[in-house]
Amino acid sequence: MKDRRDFLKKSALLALATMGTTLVGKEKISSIEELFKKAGDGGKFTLPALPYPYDALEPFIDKQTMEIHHSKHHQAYVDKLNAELEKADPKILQAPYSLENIFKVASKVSAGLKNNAGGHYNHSLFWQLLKPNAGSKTNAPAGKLGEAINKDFKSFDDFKKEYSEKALKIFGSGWCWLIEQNGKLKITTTPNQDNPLMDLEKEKGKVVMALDIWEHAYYLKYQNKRADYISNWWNIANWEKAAELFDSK
Ligand code: MN3
Repeated sequence: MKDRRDFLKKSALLALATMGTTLVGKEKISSIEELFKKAGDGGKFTLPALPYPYDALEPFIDKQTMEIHHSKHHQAYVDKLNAELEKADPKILQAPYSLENIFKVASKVSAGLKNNAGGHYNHSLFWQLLKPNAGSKTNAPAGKLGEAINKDFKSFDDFKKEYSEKALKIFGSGWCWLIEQNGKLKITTTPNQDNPLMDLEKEKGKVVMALDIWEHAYYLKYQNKRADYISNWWNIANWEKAAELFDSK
């Protein structure tokens, strides 16, 4: 009986997570690309709603971690980004602001502006690249993205091994990415809240998958065991969303 209830709950969460639209402030943002191109409400950026409840990723990421990560950490990036924009140098960055325009001059703006703009974008993307797992043991990319991974990494298992190793090796806080660079998929990492869209990155490209490797993303449940966080994350990586990003221009 309990199993049946769990199954129904998980199915409902999965349906909710795949509806595809995320509320950003009062506006409906249907894609991360749209968020990237648009300034927030009245020139201010706002915290996007999660596309699933805080406990939807259990048991892989716990409810408390998700709640603090989204409502405290991500909110702080948004608030500080708005505060930084008020003192931005108009010779370098002009309104109306967008994350896209900020990343184009990331090497020229203040560290605070760069870090908080990166924090806002990276987390907005990360929430969409996670999804509840209703008990499926196989969670793998399909379609063109699946084929490209097999071509560029030999197999999905080889890709997983390389991605996990690179994520594990990040020194301190940062992000592990799957990007498309000149028609080829590549695994890269960045420190802090940098990302492959910033002008200062050596490894630039279109983001397909992202994993937050800050301790705040896993410490409550996994403590210092980053490897366990990474191996559990494969269960909830949203390959449908990744395929959508890969197929986008
Ligand atoms: Mn984070």
